[in-house]
Amino acid sequence: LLPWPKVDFAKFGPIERRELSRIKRISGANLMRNAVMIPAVTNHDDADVTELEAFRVQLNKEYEKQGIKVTMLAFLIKACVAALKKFPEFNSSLDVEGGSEALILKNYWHIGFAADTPNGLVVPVVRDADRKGVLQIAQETAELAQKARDGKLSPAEMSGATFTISSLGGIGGRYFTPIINAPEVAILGVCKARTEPVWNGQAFVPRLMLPLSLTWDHRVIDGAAAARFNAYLGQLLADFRRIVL
Ligand code: CAO
Repeated sequence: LLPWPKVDFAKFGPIERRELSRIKRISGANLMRNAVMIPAVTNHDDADVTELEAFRVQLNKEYEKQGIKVTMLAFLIKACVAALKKFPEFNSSLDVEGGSEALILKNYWHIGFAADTPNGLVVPVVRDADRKGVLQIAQETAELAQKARDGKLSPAEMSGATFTISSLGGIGGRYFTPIINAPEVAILGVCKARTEPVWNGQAFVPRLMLPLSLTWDHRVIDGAAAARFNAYLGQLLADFRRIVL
């Protein structure tokens, strides 16, 4: 590789030097390794969340007095757990000690979620998300996100994830390509849902569509499996009753 370009920027205009935060220095090194070492591919898809969003709004009215905010992220965590159970290789890691020739499949479902903080990106983890309901997950993610912003997450609260969700849905954008959080083998990026005309076979109807971007490690997962994972996730989000099947 060529050496990194050395430029005296001050020659071209006024500059300011700002040290990177501790979090940025640590996460930067991890992101660099993961971006360079993982043969990653991203599949983009859309899920029809029209009914789910209406249900979420209704739940929020019901639980307002108890101070619980039911979030899209909580539903996504629950739906991802169901998809991970159906496609277990997405909930695995490569056994590098053993020469990368075996997969370690995990029979627990700890879901990390990217949280934006003033000092940089951190990934708190909801443990045993398979054993928790959407309301509990919503409360836990809210508490963990607050702790993240206050810089009070313990190392234990940021470790052990088997799969990660990175949601930019509250901010905007259409699709992006998230970087896998090694040693996990897949990550789901979510952007802002918007109402679009969707053909129902007879007419275009307005539907709320949620953009999904699934990045996966091609050493472990094939494109067909990734497309099936996204399609299944889309089915669950379109009709959440399917989660009990
Ligand atoms: N589509 C449309 N609207 C959405 C949405 C989606 N997918 N997800 C959330 N929203 C809306 C919510 O309805 C809510 O609106 P109201 O305030 O009107 O109720 C608003 O956005 C905020 O949503 P929320 O309270 O549910 O929070 P969130 O799930 O968007 O965010 C968290 C929680 C922790 C994920 C967020 O604070 C965060 O840190 N996001 C950034 C993650 C990140 O940086 N990822 C990139 C990593 S790679 O660098």
